[in-house]
Order: sequence, then structure tokens, then C-alpha cells
Amino acid sequence: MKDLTPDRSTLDPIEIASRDEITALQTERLRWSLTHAYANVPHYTQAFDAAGVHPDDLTDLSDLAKFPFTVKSDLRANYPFGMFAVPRDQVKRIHASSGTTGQPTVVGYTQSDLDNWGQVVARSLRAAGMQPGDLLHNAYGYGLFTGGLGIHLGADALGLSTIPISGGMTPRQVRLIEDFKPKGITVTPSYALSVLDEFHAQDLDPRASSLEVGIFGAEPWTNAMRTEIEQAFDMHAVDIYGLSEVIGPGVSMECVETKDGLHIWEDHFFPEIIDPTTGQPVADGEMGELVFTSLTKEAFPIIRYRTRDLTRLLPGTARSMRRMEKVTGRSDDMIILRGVNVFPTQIEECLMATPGLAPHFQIELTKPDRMDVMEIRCEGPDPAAGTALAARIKDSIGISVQVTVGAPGSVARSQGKAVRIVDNR
Ligand code: DLL
Repeated sequence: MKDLTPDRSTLDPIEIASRDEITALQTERLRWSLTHAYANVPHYTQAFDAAGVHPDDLTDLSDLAKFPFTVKSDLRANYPFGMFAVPRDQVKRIHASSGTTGQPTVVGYTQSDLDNWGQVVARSLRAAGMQPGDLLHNAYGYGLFTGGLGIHLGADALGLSTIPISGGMTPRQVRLIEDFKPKGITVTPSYALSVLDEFHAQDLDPRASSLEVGIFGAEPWTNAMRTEIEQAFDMHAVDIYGLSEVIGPGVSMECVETKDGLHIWEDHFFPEIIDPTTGQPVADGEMGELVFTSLTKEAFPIIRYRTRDLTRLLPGTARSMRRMEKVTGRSDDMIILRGVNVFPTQIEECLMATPGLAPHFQIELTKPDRMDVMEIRCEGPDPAAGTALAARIKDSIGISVQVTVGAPGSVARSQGKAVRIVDNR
């Protein structure tokens, strides 16, 4: 794999500024953001008043803990545009979550928000090793989902040549990679595996492709998966994180030279980790639920948003800004099986460590009697490897599961975010 470390002179100065400078900027911006939300969004006016806090109560960053959380149901209750802090005609772009359960969550951006979003995504793509003029194959979905258009905005801001292929039509994805020879690919890790299968189906060697870096996010994936993908394609695999409520992709990004967790672009998004049960902030280094407050967003300011993503904060390395560890999973995706907490990422780790199995899997939960049963559906080449996987899961996680090893192609594929859990209880 090529060394893709960006030249430090090309970074935004704030990426490598001192912690004092970052803190000063955050404090000033946080005060602005709280004031803006309180003055322009009735939900925040009422929520701050009910909690007995006012934006003027913030003198330093730790005062943020006095302010109320925002949760997904607050956004739903204000559907569609009730959380906007600017008149509707100043909103230049609207995105929305798929809303598989209940109402979709609607988010908006002013021109200045779009400019900032482009900047943080450009920074992320540069951290992955992309440089102006490089060719990018963008296979995140275009549309209401923030993945496709969010990456596109950043690619434009960085000066890349972008192929807006979106998700799906996998044979064509492979053909265009072969013909156009992109340096980078932006795609969910699970869809990258489908693209990989298609390379093999077409009798092409993915290691001989032009790809030098894959920028993977929108769903949890493990370091074991990183190794698998890096070896299969002979390219770097780096992690990009974000959520539409905070902006979309580009909230945090792993640097290609270190691959040690994701630097949060703290000049725009202020992170906290809280204990999900008590709601109390925990110290850096401790695991908990990630909470974000936007520092610069005009159309859709978000204050202390509970992401439900579980991770911890770590000090900066390749950049001055703090890192978040790779997300373990969402609290909603935590399975409690006969008293043991299990995340799909733990199953992924066990699967990747078991020889004879392909990297595709799905977890089905049933309750035939009164006991919950977990079945892992995966694929060979080696049908006998299921026993080894069950034993490994028993050993490392401590649960008994059924493993079904089907024929190649038997596990449902996604063209975007993988559906890891099918709950039939
Ligand atoms: O998934 C934005 C995005 C697009 C990020 C493309 C990266 C690349 P939503 O659809 O709002 O936004 O989903 C956000 O996806 O709260 C996490 O649970 C999960 N997620 C996103 N990135 C990662 C990641 C986009 N790198 C939700 N690792 C978040 C783990 C991720 N989970």
C-alpha cells in the first residue's frame, strides 16, 4: 500500500492548533450556538426555560452539562421544520432520515452550513489521503440520505474529480472502477464487500485495481473487517463517521497515517460522553454514549444530541483534535441474550477470526419457547466452519448461538447500511 500521508502544510491550521486555541474557539462558538438556538427555536426556548438555564450561564465548556439533552423524539415532535432556526426560505438544502420506525427526521442547511459541511468533508477526504485532482468513486446513496451528497460537497470543496455513482447496480460499479481507475472509493463497508464479490464474479483481481483508499462509514465495522478489506483490495481502509442530525458524514474522520480512531472536527462539533443511564458526563477515556452540540450550524442548531452511539474520547494524535474510538455499536442495536449484552460488532470480530467463512452475516433472534435464541447466518466456503464460529462466540462472548452456514450469496446483501439484526421474537 502506498504512503498517503498528507503534507502538513495542506491541513487547515485549526487541525493542528494548540488545545488552548481550540478551547477558546469552542467556547466562543458554543455561546453563539446556545444563544442562536434559544432565540430562534421554540423547542430550545422551552427546554432551557424548563431546566432553568440560559445561554448566559455558560462561561466555560463544562457549563454545557447544565443544559438539557435533545433526543430523536424531540425532532419527531417538531416534524417537519419546527427545529429550524432560520426562515424556511434561507434553508438551501433539506435531508431526512429514512424513518423506518415512525416519522422521518428532517434536517436543514443554510448556504453557510453547506460551506462548512463541504469544509469538514474535504478535511476528512484529505485525511484519507485524497488530494486535489484525484478521482473519487462515490458509492454512498444520493438522495435524502446525507452520505452521497455530503461526500460530494466535500469532494468539490477539496477539488477532486467525482464519479457520483451512488449505491446499487454492482456489476456497473466494478466496470467503472476498472475503466475510470479511481484512486478512492466512498462506500459503506458492507456494500464494499458486495463490490468485492462482484470483482471475483467477473474474474477480476481486486488487488490489481486502481483503488488506493476506501473511506468507509455509515455503519459500525471492526478493525478485523479493516484488515480483511485492506488485504482483499490492497488499499487503505479508513473510517468516516457522522449523522444527519449533527450534519451528515464528516463529523469525525480517521487519518490514513495512524488509523487509530476518528478525529472529531471539534471546531464545529463539540463532543461529550455520558453515562447512558444517569445522563452524567464521564471523563475522557471512559466508554459511554456520544453526545454532540453543533457550534456553527445556522439552520438546524443541535444542542446535546444523544446519538445512542457508544464509544470513548481519546486525546489527539495525528491532529490536535480529540479522537473517538471506532463505534462499538448503537445502544438500540445491543442485544440482551439471556442476560448477556452483545453487539453485532462482537459477532463480526469472531466471524472474521474464523477461517473458512465469508465476511457476510446476519443475526436472527427468535423465541421458540420462552428462551431467546440467536442464530448467526453466514456463508462458506467451508460449511463445517460453523461449529468453530459457535465455539469462538461461546469462548469470547459467553453465549450459545446457532450458526447456519449457507451457500455463497445466501445472506441478504445491502446496497447501503447493512441490516445486521432481524428480530423475530
Ligand atoms: O450515516 C452519515 C454518514 C454517511 C456517515 C456516510 C459516514 C458515511 P445517518 O443516516 O443519520 O447518517 O446515520 C447516522 O449511523 O448515529 C451511527 O449509528 C451510524 N454511523 C455512521 N457512521 C458510522 C461509523 C450517516 N463510521 C448513524 N461507524 C450514526 C459506526 C456509524 N457507525
